[in-house]
Amino acid sequence: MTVAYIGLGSNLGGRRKNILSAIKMIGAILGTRVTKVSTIIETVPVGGPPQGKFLNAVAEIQTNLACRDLLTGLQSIEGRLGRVRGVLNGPRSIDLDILFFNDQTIHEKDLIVPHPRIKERDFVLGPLKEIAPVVAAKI
Ligand code: PH2
Ligand code: MG
Ligand code: MG
Repeated sequence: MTVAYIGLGSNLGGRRKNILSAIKMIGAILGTRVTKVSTIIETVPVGGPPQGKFLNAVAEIQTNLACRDLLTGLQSIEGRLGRVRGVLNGPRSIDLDILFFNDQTIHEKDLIVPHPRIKERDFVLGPLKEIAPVVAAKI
């Protein structure tokens, strides 16, 4: 069993609904349980083109999936919530990022864990500190 942390972000459509639906859908992935959810905060966009404010949150989950299978599950949830891949760091209905997967380090083209940009992103660090201060201190 793995404890993992997922970063959630939305700045398109019903932002709060998108985040809450994603959390429900993550809990419905076979072999995965949501154990903690941070406060949902509004944040100014970092990088990318001019775009609307985000809602961000972090969830703690327990899963029996391999990290790659979790990524596939999260990408399928993103698709079901209307995510369309466009401009880099551009507006999105939902973004689901694996921040930590136990203490594993993974360096693959499309899967880098721990997430490489946590340190410079207060919209991730803040909610992570709230639910897992010990994990956030590892950054
Ligand atoms: N996600 C990004 C880029 N910039 N800014 C905020 N405030 N929140 C995000 O979730 C976010 C961002 C790329 O994933
Ligand atoms: Mg992201
Ligand atoms: Mg992403």
